[in-house]
Amino acid sequence: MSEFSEWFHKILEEAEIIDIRYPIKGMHVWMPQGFKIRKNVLNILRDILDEEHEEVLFPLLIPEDELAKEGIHVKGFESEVYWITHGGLTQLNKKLALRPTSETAMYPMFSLWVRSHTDLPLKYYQIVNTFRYETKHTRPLIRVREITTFKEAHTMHCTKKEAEEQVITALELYKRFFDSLGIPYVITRRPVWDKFPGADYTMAFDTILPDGKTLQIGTVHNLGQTFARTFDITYETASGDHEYVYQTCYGLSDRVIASLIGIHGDEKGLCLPPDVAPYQVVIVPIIFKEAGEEVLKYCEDIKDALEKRGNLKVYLDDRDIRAGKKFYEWEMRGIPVRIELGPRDIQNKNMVVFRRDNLEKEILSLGDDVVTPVKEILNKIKSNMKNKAEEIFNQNIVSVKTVQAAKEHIEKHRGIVYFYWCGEEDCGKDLEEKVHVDILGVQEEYPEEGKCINCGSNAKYKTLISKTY
Ligand code: A5A
Ligand code: MG
Ligand code: ZN
Repeated sequence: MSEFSEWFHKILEEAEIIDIRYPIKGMHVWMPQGFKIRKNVLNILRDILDEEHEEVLFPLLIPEDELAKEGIHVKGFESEVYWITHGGLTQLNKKLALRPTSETAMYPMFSLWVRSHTDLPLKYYQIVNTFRYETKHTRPLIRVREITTFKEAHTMHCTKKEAEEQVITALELYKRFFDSLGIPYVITRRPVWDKFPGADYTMAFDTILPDGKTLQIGTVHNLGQTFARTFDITYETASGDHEYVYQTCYGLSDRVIASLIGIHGDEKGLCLPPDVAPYQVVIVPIIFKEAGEEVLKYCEDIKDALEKRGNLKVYLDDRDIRAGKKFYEWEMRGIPVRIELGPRDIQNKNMVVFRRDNLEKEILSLGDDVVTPVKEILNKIKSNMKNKAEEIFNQNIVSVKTVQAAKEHIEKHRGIVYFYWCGEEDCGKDLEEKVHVDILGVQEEYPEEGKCINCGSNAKYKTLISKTY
C-alpha cells in the first residue's frame, strides 16, 4: 500500500467517514460524519443542477432485453453487470440487471415522453446507487462496486449543435461545482479507445491525488443520435417531420468525496472546506472548577449568535474530557474553525480562534459582533484551501519534448505530463506502453509546426498523460 493509500484508509476509519468492513468487496457503509459531508456536497450539486434540470428517480433494475439493445453500450458494460435471476424460489424468465448506469432504464421511457419539438430540450438528472462488478483493484470511494452516490444527468435536444452546446454547459456546471469544493482539475477529450460505450465523444475531468496518480472525477458525454435510434426517441418538427433527438449525459460519483478528502487533508487528518464540513465551527470551553458555568454561558451565547445570525453549523463540545483530546479529534475530523474560550479569555474579553487550514490561532475580541469576523475567517479558509490545492496541482503538470523525458518525469514525480501528439490510435497505444501511463486525453491546441512526440508525424493535439487510478 502506498503512503497515501494508508493515510486514506486510516482517515476514513478514524474520522468516521465510511466503514469498509462490510462483508462484500467494494461495498461500504457511510458513517455519520461521512454522511453529513456527502449530504452537504449533494446540496451544492443539487443547487447547481436544479437551475436547469429536473430531478427524477428510475428503478434500480433493468430488463435484460433493454440493456442489450444498444450493442456498443452493452459490450462496454457486459463484464461489469450484476444480474438478478430469481424472485424468491422462482427463476425469472427475464433476467434483471442492477443498473451500471441508467441509459437503458431511462431511454425507453424517454421515447414515450418526447413528442414534439416544443417538448425539447429536456434535462433530467437522478442521484442513485449503481453497481459495477469492477475487476480492477477496488478502493473505498475511488473504485467501488456499489457506487452509492452516482449523479447522472441526461438531456435531449433537437439539433446536433444544441447537444454540443449542452456539453459546454455541463462542463461549466461541473467547473462551478469543483471550484466550490476547491478541487483542481484538467479537462480533456478522452481518446476514442477510452470514451463512454456508445458515446460520440467523452470529455473528462481529472484531478491529481497526493500520490501523484490522477483520478477521473467526472465525465460529460455527447451521445449523438446513437441511443435515440436504438430506443426510438423521436420528436415532431415544426414542419411535421419526425426526427431523432440528440442526447448528452454526464456523471459524477463518490470519487468527488474521495478527492475532497485526499486533496485537502494533511498529517493531522481531514481538512474540510467550510461549505461541506459537518460543522463549520466547534466551540471548546476551557473549564476550571470555579468558572465552569460562566464559561459555558458565554459559549452558548456564541453558538446561538453563530447559528441564528450567522446561519452556521456549530457544535459546542462540552463533553467531560480533556480539551487536548477534543482539539485532536476535531482537527482530525477537519472542522474548519475551533473557538477556545476559558475564564482568562472572558476576563480579557477575547476568544481564541484556531484555523484548521493553516493551523494558526487568531485572537478575536469578545462582546460586540462575533459573527462577522468568524464568517470572514471561514471565507479566508475557503479561498486559502482552494489556492493551496491549485498551487500544488499546477506544480504537478509539466511539459516535455521527448518520450524519454516523459518516462523519466513520470517515474520520478508522477503527476501529469503533456506534449504534442498526432492523435493516431496506434501511436497513442504505443506511447502508453512505452511510458507505462494512460493518455488522459487531448486539448484543442496545435503547435505551429509541431511534430508528434512519438512518431514524428504532424502533431494535432496537446495531449496529457499520467498514471491513473
Ligand atoms: N451515464 C454516464 C454519465 C456514465 O455512466 N459515465 S461514466 O461511466 O463515466 O461514470 C461517471 C463517473 O462515475 C466517472 O466519471 C467516474 O468519476 C465515476 N465512476 C465510474 N466508475 C466508478 C466506480 N467503480 N467507483 C466510483 N466512481 C466511479
Ligand atoms: Mg469502468
Ligand atoms: Zn504519433
